[in-house]
Amino acid sequence: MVEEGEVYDIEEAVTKALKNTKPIAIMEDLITGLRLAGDKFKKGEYFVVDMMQAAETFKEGMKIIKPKLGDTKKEYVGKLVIGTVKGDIHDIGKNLVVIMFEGAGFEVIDLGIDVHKDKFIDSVKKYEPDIIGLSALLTTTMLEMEGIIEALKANNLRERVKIMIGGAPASARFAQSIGADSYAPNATEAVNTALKLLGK
Ligand code: B1M
Repeated sequence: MVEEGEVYDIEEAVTKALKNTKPIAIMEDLITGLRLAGDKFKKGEYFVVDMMQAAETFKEGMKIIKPKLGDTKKEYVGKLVIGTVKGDIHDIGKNLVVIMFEGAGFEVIDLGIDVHKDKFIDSVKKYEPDIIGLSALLTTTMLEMEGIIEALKANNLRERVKIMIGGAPASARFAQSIGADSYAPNATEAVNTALKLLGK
């Protein structure tokens, strides 16, 4: 349904599915739908408007699932500042990361999309997070991540925070090459990695 962008029918379909399927499994299905839409875009079978429709359908589906995922809330474990880097407006994956961190007991400050490096710098001073999370979905915008790390160093803030990166074009190798502390391929792994980074 996400792949086809059936935004008007998704609420009913998800509500029905919740009767006998775990929310996390439905979420995985919605993610698969988005990936399939992306594949079609890559092959030239979909236009941007089709991807937008798929993204909208995903978001509508997640609105119903999100409260069900929140049932597992735990004790406070740390503070995360997260954002999608400058030039990039993809936020679906980042929002999933936020949901999982909140569910694991993190306080999350979400800076949103298209976040300039100065905003990340200011957020370290203002919120004193344990971790900064950087998300990017484009091969072009992932290069912003290095600039953010350099800016943290220039402001003598690098040692104050751990840096985690993610998003489809990123990798562990890329994380290492730019001096990030870690990379996670998905939202669940991101939480596990964060806990390890904090020694928990
Ligand atoms: Co965009 N787009 N898009 N798009 N889009 C991709 C990324 C693309 C791969 C599609 C394709 O060609 N197959 C391609 C990038 C190519 C490249 O750079 N190599 C692309 C393109 C080209 C573009 C535009 C340039 C298209 C255009 O205008 N010509 C444009 C760019 C806009 C911009 O950012 N400046 C654009 C626009 C859009 C929409 C607005 C239509 C929409 C975004 C809506 C939104 O996010 N609000 C959109 C969408 C939906 C996609 C695809 C189809 C789906 C992305 C997604 O949400 N995936 C995508 C194709 C694809 O990824 N296969 C595509 C599902 C999501 C759950 O996965 O985001 O990977 P993901 O997040 C995962 C992990 O990566 C990880 O955990 C998440 C959950 O498990 N993760 C982290 C993410 N952040 C993390 C941070 C962490 C840790 C883990 O720590 C901090």
